[in-house]
Amino acid sequence: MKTEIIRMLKDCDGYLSGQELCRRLSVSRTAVWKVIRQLQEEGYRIEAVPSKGYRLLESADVLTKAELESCMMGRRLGGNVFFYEKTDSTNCRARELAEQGAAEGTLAAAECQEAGKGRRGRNWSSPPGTGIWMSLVLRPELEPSRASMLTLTAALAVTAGIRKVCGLEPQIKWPNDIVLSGKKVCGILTEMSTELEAIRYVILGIGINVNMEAFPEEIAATATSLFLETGTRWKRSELIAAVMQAMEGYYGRFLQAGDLSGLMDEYMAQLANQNRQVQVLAPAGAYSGICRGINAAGELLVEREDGTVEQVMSGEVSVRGIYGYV
Ligand code: BTX
Repeated sequence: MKTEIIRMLKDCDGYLSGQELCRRLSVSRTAVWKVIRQLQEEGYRIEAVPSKGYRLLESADVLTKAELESCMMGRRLGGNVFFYEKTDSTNCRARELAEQGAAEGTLAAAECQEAGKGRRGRNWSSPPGTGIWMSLVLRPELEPSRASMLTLTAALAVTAGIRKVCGLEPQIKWPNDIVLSGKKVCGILTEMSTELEAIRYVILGIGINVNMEAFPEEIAATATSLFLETGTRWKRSELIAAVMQAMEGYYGRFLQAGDLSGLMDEYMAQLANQNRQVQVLAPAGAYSGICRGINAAGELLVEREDGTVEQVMSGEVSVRGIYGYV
């Protein structure tokens, strides 16, 4: 009922009478009033005028299961939400859900992660009240070797969501970071479970820095937030819905092609370091070259001084621009 009330208030321009709410939901006025009180306590600014009814003055940056559901009702990806006030990592929660049979598109999101994970055992700073920490369960019918391409697909969805909601033009630092002003605003961690030669499920973990005013010292030089870039506080639920909507489109196109051939051009148009010098830190040694985009498998193409083009696979290397983090 909470989800429906949020949705009705959002859809209504003026006042929504208590009577109308009761009629549509087939519940008593007291039941409606109780939910309105709860919503006000959660941070929604709802005006209640005796002869007119209820009006949502502005929807604050509230992140709850009901708020997320009200934004994503009917979506294939993100339509089924599990929300945690505090958890170790949403990737762990999503993995648990997937093991229990959760359908494709199930989303685990948290207000705060106490052990947010980056790649290769690194940490992801995930304080409460400021960021998007979420993990999507996918069940693509693909060979496991193709799963890493989903990271690039998700990067496109995140840039599209940020563009739509905030009007910014983020860039992608191959393969899994989204950057603004040369600093990291989002990271993506893809994990999977396989059986024989098939994917059982993929967990797509997405962390977006939304309303942080500052960062811990160790990442302050390389991290940014949408608030720091714009001076505006953004509604995380709207951004999550925009990313899920974009992901539906990109994921569909990716599955249809079986690779990134249909998405490469769009990806490369946003690629930080395109046609610039980069350093590849591979286990066998570091080398530098010019970044020449990606191929349909999502590998980074790096042209070495002698003209040969290396196809760099994600997972085993780090790529740096020569001027710092990006
Ligand atoms: P990564 O290994 O590319 O980046 C991790 C590195 O980024 C850290 O070592 C640190 O230097 C820096 N860093 C840590 N926290 C932040 C932050 N909030 N903003 C900017 N830089 C930071 C990137 O890994 C993948 C991150 C995925 C995070 C999501 S959140 C939801 C899901 N659950 C989970 O545990 N992880 C994913």
